Amino acid sequence: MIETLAISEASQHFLNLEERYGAHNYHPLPVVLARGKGVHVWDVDGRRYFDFLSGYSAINQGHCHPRIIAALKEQAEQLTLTSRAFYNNLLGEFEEYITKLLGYDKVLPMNAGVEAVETALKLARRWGYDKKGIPDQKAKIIVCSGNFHGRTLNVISFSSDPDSRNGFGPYMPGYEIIPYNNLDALHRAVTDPHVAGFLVEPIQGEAGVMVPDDGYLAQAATLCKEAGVLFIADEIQTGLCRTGMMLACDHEGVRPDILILGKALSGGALPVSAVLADDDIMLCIRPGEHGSTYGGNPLACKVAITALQVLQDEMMAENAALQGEYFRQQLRAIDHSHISIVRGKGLLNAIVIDHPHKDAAWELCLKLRDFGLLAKPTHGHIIRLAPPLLITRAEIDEALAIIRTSLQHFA
Ligand code: IF1
Repeated sequence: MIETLAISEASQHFLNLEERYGAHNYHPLPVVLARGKGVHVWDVDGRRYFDFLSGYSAINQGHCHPRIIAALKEQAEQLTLTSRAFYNNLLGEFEEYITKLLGYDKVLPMNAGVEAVETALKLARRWGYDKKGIPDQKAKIIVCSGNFHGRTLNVISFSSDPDSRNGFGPYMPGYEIIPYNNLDALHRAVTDPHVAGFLVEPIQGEAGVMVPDDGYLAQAATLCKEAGVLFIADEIQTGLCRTGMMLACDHEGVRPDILILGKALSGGALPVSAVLADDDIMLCIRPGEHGSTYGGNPLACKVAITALQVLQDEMMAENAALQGEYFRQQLRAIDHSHISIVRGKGLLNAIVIDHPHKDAAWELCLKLRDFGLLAKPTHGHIIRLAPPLLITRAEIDEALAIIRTSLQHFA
């Protein structure tokens, strides 16, 4: 066991409140945050940390980015929500901005990422019936083992993760799980004429930053095109500059038929998600057939336009590529017996801990916390390292020094 700092009285107060009054659906690292700015967060005792989780990649632009917060504050005093029963002066502007930026005919705005995933699945099924001629109730969607697309009952119906899925049945039919990064399996699956779509993460985040072979996405997209199956990319975590290009699909020149975004679409200010597609798909859903109370609200639209502008103006994709390459190179140069793999793309990276002690990765994260860097294990032994995309080389070096020091305490 590694010795770690005791929890302060001020922090313990907040841990107790959450223990007593909050659902126990998470097991957070014991640190209580009170402020964030850029790549840093501060706890209730004023201790500063590098944030290497970035709100699960929702905070690509950095905590409380001044332009995003200014847009939020300004719009919050004008008009926050109209519902879609009426038009407003920001939704159309957002729709024009994001569709021209990403090259699609139309966008359907939602809030949480999983709502956008559900929307994409409804669109694919409806397209399957209306355009591909799949018999009613027979549409199938192909997904990959190791997937994470959210926590609704429909989405966990096709999860291969027992923690996400077990104990919540009965499950939604119409899904087939194939191995990730396996083109033969995909080729076999899409020959079924009832298949409407293939839903895939360009890099599997929750599975532990699983990067597929070069060419996988491009060849998968070709197989889908040849089979008349929609290629649906969940870029909620990999999109918006995280992997070193605007979209992870851009690395292989793949243009998804349906593109799903979330998280950093608001830079961490409020939940904003979106589905983009061309007219032949998007117009399959007609008025009254889908929606949400907050979807496309003016506050979200103002913030999302600003969040997208910041990513481009501050060249965050380029920085993610540059700093990420250096970061992986330096991590690989750390010769530590318990780090077995370093993998990732851009600033979405992970180290795989190989240690007999099942809580080793957790304990290493506690040590990282003590030395000023916040990260958290996924699936027990994998530590995702994903800082905000504005991180500088000097800050990467500071973070590497913390990682090296923490590892020295890690027998
Ligand atoms: C949790 C991590 C998990 C996502 C992808 C859709 C969604 C997510 C590729 C749903 C959400 C979050 C959810 C959060 C932990 C985090 C996460 F990989 F990012 F770390 F779980 F896999 N598609 N990911 O990553 O978006 O509805 O949450 O806005 O649920 O524990 P959401």
